[in-house]
Amino acid sequence: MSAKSSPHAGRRALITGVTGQDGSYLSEFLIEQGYQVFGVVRRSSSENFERLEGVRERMTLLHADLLDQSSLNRAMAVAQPHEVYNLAAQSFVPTSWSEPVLTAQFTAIGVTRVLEAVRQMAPEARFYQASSSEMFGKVHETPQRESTPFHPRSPYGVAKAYGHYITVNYRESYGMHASSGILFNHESPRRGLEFVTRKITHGVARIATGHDKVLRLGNLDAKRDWGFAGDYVRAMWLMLQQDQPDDYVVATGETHTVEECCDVAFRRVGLDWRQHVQLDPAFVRPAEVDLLLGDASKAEAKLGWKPTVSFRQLIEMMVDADVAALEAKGAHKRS
Ligand code: NAP
Ligand code: F7E
Repeated sequence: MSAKSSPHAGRRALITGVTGQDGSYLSEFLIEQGYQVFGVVRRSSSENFERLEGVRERMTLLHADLLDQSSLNRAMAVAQPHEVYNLAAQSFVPTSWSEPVLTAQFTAIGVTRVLEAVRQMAPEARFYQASSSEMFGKVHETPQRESTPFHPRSPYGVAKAYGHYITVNYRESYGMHASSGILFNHESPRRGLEFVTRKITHGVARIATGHDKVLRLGNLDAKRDWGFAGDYVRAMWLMLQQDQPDDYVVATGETHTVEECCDVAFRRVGLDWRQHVQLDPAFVRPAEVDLLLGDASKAEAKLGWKPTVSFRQLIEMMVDADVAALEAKGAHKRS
């Protein structure tokens, strides 16, 4: 279907955090659906639009910062969106210990600023908040579902719990169509290099192409429910197509250790992870989230959402992309 003949043609969506992993997949998805997409970017001394390659020319970028209320109000007034996706955050858990106040400003209070901008400038807009399985932290039950109590283990998890509850509160206080997706870890070849899956797949590619010999990691026993980011942005959109706003867990229902991730990734290039991985206490966290495993049965029943990419397919896709990128770089250098 061409974007023009789509039932969503003429609808406007505003995305904060558009330069991030999820922002790039969501903009591609919404543009394909026929939406006019407005991406919020913050000022930076050099552009970082790599993930938007291919869609950059088909969307409108607006400058605003989650730390600055007036800039958000202006962006909302210009875009007049039907749907707002709040994906911007300081999203790296270890940084939340070294920069706890900044993390709270972006990841917690920033949500209130975006909600206020919506309430004041585009009150009919539907709102999506990027909540996180990190809110479950030291888990009270397994698998984790919408009703599982929160017990966050990092300043990031605490900030996300605030963002989650302020979203619920604006729904209840002002009748806003505000939904919260409690998303478990989701990855892709566009994942930031510091997150463990990408650190592993990029490290494997560097070792396989002779750039490195060793990969230093922290806790190999941590278990995560890892899915593919391309699947997860579809769930965000589905939440905003429902008559009623609500909260949904989005997960695969499978959990794997960091060690298993190493095993799959190194095997993909014919290597044994034991020969290359070294444990480094610098990557061990002050408080760990040992086990995450999500129950997405509500999302499946109400949204008709299901993941399409398995853990093995995901990690192999990421290794292949990292190897191909390094080989292309090498070929470019030689030519
Ligand atoms: P990401 O790649 O780290 O992207 C974060 C985005 O937020 C970037 O575009 C960043 O812009 C922007 N940002 C940060 N601070 C900002 C500020 N003060 N003002 C405006 N923009 C700001 O994150 P992601 O993996 O795509 O995740 C998207 C959202 O989902 C985040 O809120 C994250 O916490 C949440 N989440 C992620 C996962 C996951 O597994 N990926 C799971 C659950 C929830 P710059 O490019 O300028 O830095
Ligand atoms: O760590 C362990 C680490 O940094 C996963 C964010 O998107 O998902 C993400 O948060 C696990 C942890 O993601 C290294 O201790 C071992 O147990 O990839 P990660 P995260 O902390 O789970 C949630 C849902 C979000 O919302 C967040 O925004 O891997 N681990 N060794 C390591 N982790 C890293 N980063 N680096 C290591 O060397």
